[in-house]
Amino acid sequence: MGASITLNRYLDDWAKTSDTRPTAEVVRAIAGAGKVISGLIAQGQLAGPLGMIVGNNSDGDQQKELDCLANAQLIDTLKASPVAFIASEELGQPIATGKPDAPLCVAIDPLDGSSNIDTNVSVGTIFSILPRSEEANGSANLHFFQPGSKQLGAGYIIYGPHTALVLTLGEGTHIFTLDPGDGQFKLTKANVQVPAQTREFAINASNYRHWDKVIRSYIDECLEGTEGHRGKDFNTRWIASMVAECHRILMRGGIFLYPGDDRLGYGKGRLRLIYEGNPVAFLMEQAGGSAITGKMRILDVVPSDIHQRVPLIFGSSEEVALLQGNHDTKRSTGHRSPLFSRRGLFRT
Ligand code: AFP
Repeated sequence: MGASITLNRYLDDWAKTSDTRPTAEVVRAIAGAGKVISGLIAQGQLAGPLGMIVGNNSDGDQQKELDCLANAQLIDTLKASPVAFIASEELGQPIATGKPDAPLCVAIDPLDGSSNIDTNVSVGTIFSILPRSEEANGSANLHFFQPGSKQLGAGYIIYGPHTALVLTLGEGTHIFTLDPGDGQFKLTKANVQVPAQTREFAINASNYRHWDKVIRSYIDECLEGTEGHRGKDFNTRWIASMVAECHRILMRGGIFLYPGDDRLGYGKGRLRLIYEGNPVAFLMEQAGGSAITGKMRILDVVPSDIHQRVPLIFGSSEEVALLQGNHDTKRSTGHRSPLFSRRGLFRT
């Protein structure tokens, strides 16, 4: 492949004005932290028990050793950046960096998919860059209670067979691959475009009996394949690492669903709006895809809690639009696909 431009060169070319340079600086800082985290993950068990449970975060989710190491690495580097407040999945409340007048606020999921660490499955760091909110009046939380449409930048670093940083600054979604040879992130795919149609869906089917009728009917019709209403066969994937699902969808299309369900605590699904749903939605829309709650566009949701969950459906625009339409009309077929209708497999 011809010489790819580096992330640093891309950011130099993009940040031509004083109001864009802070965002570029934050992206550089996160990329630097990502290289350190990538190096740790690449060592596997040689780096120690990275998947060991060391506690619980404020929301009761189990914290692994690597969750904490990644969080510390990112917090340190962001404190040295033009950032006033940092929100993290691993911290109960946002923290002040000691620079109250800095122009940016950053929300992070330091390590999404951490339950997969010991199984050598791709995991990732997710980030969302917001302008400070002039209405916040010093309240850290209020800076983060802006809709995702206000984001200045967003992305993730996926730690997989190779490490890649996927970034949007509002001018398309681009992929930068980490070159182990010189430690530089290099542009390997500019202006990613998600195919508008797909035959591949990602959902945790073990929750079937907990979904609402619209979701169940949508999945039933996918499973009925050519014999059913859709008239085409579907494939399914579920990696249980959203960053990995997102990357697959950016590369070849698909639809990801983590809807709300009737389990205790899962009424709004599992994924968090501010540091998971919003950055992924920004990336998807910049790549021609879509992201909805089922009822509305993710980027229009106004947060009211740092760790609030959101039903999350994203991917190929025509497939997401079809599901949005089903929600709008509360379309449900009322019948069960053969796979789910047999007693004992899933409650009918
Ligand atoms: P962990 O970070 O606890 O592994 O959770 C990962 C995740 O938030 C997201 O990346 C997956 O898509 C989703 O959870 C998987 O959830 P289920 O385990 O309920 O399928």
